[in-house]
Amino acid sequence: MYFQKDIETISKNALHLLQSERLKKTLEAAATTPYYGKLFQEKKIDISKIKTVEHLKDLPFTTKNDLRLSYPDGMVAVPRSEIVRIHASSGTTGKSTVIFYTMKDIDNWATLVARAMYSTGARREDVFQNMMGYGLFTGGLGLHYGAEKLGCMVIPSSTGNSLKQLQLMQDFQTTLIHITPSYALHLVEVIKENGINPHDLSVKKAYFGAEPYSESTRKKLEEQWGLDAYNCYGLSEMNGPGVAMECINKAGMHIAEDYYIAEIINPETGEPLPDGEEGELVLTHINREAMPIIRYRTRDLTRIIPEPCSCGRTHRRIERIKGRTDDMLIVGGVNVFPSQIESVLMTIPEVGNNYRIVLDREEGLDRMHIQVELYSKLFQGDMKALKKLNKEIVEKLRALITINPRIEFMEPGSLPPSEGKAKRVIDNREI
Ligand code: DLL
Repeated sequence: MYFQKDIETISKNALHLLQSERLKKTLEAAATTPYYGKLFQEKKIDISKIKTVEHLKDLPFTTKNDLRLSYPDGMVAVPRSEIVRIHASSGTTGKSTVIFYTMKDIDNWATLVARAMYSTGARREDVFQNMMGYGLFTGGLGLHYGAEKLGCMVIPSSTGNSLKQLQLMQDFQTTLIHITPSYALHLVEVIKENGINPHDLSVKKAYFGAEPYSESTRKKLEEQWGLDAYNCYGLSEMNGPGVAMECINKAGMHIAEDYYIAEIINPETGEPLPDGEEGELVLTHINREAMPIIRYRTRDLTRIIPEPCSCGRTHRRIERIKGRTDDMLIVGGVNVFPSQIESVLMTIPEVGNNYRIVLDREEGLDRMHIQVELYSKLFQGDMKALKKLNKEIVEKLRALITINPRIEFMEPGSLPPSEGKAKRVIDNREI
């Protein structure tokens, strides 16, 4: 049984007290790190004055860029010998955002995942096939440890290799899967193509996360697979999956409020917004040893659902993520910023000034296609030179963003000129 009744049904006052206590400890730990130590000094922040959750708004935000600037370990609060694992945000290389964990952090994370899985009805009898990437990405190992803690039999099958995934599902009678919604759309087609009715499989539940998707995609996937799907949210900076997860009611995701303080802010002004109003989610991790992160701007748009949930858990819920306040794209589960693509294109002398990133979904799989204007001299060049150039661009992009885009060369002036803010991304994927 993984129901932590005392914590999960905690009263508002007791939670406030717990969060305030943990916030104080977190700030003390943060002050010992090079990044926050310097920041608090420069901004003349006296952390002894931050006594309760309400004072949090007096502290500055932390952004992904701050994490990059403090690479590799400017935000680490424990000696290196205490660190047992790192993860990193997907899709970026070099100065990406790296997250550190102590043994206790890993154990706490597993507990919060086990508890969230239990709230969806998962039990130790379940066979859990984890089709999220294992590695630096948090999706695989994050739920893996939680599922083991709950006592499930875990199949760490990771992503891809669809026929093998199907075979594992059949041979081991998988009951529960963890998968990105886009891969689930593809895999269900592969299953049907192999003459199998997905409803005849033993899979009864799924956790979908790591990328945005709509309620209608959930319904469609539930019907096609014949299962109940639960939304699972998280981000590497805050451990990974499990920050917020739907319970059996499938009506918004309970934030693990003993681990995180959630705020919703106006993304333009940074001002906190009341429960119920839509804005950007800001999270403070208040139960982590290795890497305290304060007021992290997730860039994810959502709102807090003020009404209590009939499951009895008192931790507040957030609605499905509506979008982002920045231009980060999630392509096949990999986070990509258009600026990363631009940085590659602009190092290639033959490439002109205009380009466009087009995203489509074919047979459930995300495809990226980049239209690139070339300088006129080269456009008349021979096919061999163009092919070589195409290969060079694809290889450079793959090295940086781990995605294999298709490149289409265009005549100079053929892409619509930008009027004001350039529209560089055409997203045709229906989510
Ligand atoms: O995607 C962690 C994760 C793994 C969550 C598996 C759920 C399941 P990152 O690679 O750091 O971490 O990407 C985090 O992905 O800020 C959101 O924009 C997006 N995202 C994650 N879960 C959801 C979701 C993992 N359920 C970024 N709905 C976040 C919408 C999501 N977007």
